[in-house]
Amino acid sequence: MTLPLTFSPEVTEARAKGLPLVALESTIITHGMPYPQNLETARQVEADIREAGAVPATIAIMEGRVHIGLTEDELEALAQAKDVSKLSRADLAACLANGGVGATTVAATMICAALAGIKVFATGGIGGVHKGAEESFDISADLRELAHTPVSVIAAGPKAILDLPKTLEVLETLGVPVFAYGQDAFPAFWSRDSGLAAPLRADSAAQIAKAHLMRERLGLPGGQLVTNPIPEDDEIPAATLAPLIKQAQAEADAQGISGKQVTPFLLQRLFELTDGATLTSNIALVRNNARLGAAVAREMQR
Ligand code: PSU
Ligand code: MN
Repeated sequence: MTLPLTFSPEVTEARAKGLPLVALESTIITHGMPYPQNLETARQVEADIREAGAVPATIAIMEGRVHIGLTEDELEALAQAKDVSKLSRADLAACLANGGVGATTVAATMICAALAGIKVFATGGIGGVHKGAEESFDISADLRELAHTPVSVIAAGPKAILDLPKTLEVLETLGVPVFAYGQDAFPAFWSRDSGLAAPLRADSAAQIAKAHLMRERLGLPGGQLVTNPIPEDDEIPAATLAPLIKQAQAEADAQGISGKQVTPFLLQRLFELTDGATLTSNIALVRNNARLGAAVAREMQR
């Protein structure tokens, strides 16, 4: 039984040469950012990874195949496509079986990266426990995936639209190592400090890679969450965002937004409410994570 994987020419060459690879997700392109910034960012993030000495592998589902690495044309088509499914663990296989087009979330990207033998994945922010989860039960499948699938995910923290203390609690329950990079505080996506302490701290890419490989040696399933604080110049203070997040969440509740639509709705509303400031920050933090991802991927190979 062969896996339905299609490697881009760049990734094929990287695999042949044994070069370090960094996986990238596609939901951030189709559901996380508006066009054309989504396309520009996707290209820029790939360039950042190359510049840092690794090879990017953007992952998406097309024509019933998992594409590991997208060509320039494929990236452009995806960035402009409408009605792309947002895929997680639950619906990945069905989309592949039906030959549909799908964007991979953190959870689905981890699954596909692991199938392709890629150990490092850089993104913006992971999903987590939503505010009001005690009523809605809305907890992202990203958390369970981190407990399951052996990929180190470099993110700027869970998106600040989430309930961060509950997100940390669930990650602890699931046995997921959560590192803050270069600081003690747990970062909160658009801001460097959530006011919570991170369970673990890493000060170098080598430390992150070694911890990942040690889990592998111990036979512990699952990956690691590495939270990399947004660069200072690009940060939006949590206090500035808090009332706007509250407003966006109230609108989502009033409009009955639920399930997969919640995260894209909140991100889009914050983009509008901040006159685009959240998008500028989002782009900066993804690029920052891509650079760290490349460094970790290089260390994994030492
Ligand atoms: N990071 C971003 N923007 C995004 C996402 C991550 O900067 O849009 C996406 C990821 O694909 C993540 C998803 O897996 O949001 C979480 O969705 P949900 O809360 O429905 O699980
Ligand atoms: Mn959800």
